Amino acid sequence: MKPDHSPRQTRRDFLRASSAIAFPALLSNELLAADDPTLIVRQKTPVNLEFPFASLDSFITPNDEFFVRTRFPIPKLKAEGWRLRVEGAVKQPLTLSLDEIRRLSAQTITATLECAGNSRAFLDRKRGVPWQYGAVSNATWTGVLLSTILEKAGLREKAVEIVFEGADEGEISSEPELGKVAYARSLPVAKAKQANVLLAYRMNNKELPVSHGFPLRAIVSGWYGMASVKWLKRIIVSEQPFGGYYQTFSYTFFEKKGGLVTVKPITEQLVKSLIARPHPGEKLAANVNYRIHGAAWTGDAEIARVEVSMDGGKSWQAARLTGKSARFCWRLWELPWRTPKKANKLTLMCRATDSNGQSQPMRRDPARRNYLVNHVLPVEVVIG
Ligand SMILES: Nc1nc2c(c(=O)[nH]1)N[C@H]1C(S)=C(S)[C@@H](COP(=O)(O)O)O[C@H]1N2
Ligand SMILES: [Mo]
Repeated sequence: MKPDHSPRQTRRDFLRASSAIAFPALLSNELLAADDPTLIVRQKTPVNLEFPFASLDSFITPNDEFFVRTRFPIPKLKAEGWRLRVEGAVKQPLTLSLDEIRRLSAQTITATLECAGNSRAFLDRKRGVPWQYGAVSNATWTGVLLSTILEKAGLREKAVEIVFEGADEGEISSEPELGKVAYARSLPVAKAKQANVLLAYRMNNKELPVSHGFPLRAIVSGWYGMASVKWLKRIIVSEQPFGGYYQTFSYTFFEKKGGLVTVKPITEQLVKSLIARPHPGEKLAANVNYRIHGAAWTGDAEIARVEVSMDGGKSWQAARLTGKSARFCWRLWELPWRTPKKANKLTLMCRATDSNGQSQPMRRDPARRNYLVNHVLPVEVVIG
């Protein structure tokens, strides 16, 4: 087994280096496509790029393979002249330069971000960016804890939520009369104070890339990606729950309770696992050794087990959890397997359970709209 944080595989380096030259005959085209680490374009404008999940081979996703999710044109901010404003229900409003933020005590956390719409391409309902497997990635983030900034500003007693506002803005296509709207999301004060909410200026030990929020972004560990606001411009401490478009309209689901239906903002990540290889439609040789592998993640808990089914969900086998185990991070897993002797079609599935006893559902709950896709997904493969 390859240890975590090892240098990129030779094969991957080779793929990169050789992209301009003819591929040697020993590599089949299909294998090349599956291992290709280039981001998959799901939408050009605004840009939405998917991590090629079939190429998963390391705990940390390199910066240029980390999925990119945007709604508006990417703001090109210059470190010089950029300021973070902290205002609202605070004792001392702040205006901080990047240098001032970098001088505060730095923290590094590793966290998996998953877009709340990941895997929605497999739903009947076709709406939103058609993400398949790879609107999920894992990186190490360095910055200052949000709690450090909030302590500096001093929260007033009535503060209930912290709103992050991004520098990106644009029209919402269904509401053209509204004019420009900035991307903004909020956190309750209790989550904002936790040591897993960071304002990051570095990603995997490099300067935060423009597409991932340069110069400063939030990282809200354990929550779906929409909470981790990029290109931060303003932090507003609010005495009311925030009613923003991306808080109470987009990124919401329905909850049915006591005969009523209410709209709820999406927050914590739900337990999920995906198979990297074989990928859907992959052709496998009969009667050979094959390593089924993938990743599993959840919110504020640990992955307890991953099971794999080769018969469409009738029976399940435990997979081996490999590599690093860290809170708020995906866990890699694998299952060595002997492919069947006879040519056949097979339906593989994987299912994760976390340390809170939460497991992936077999069926889709339509109240989740086109978000929170964590039900067990079938992967059909062809043998022989
Ligand atoms: N300012 C801003 N922040 C944003 C978004 C955005 O469109 N604008 N998209 C959010 C969503 S929906 C996700 S899933 C994550 C993705 O982060 P990434 O592009 O670094 O992968 O960013 C979040 N932060
Ligand atoms: Mo997202």
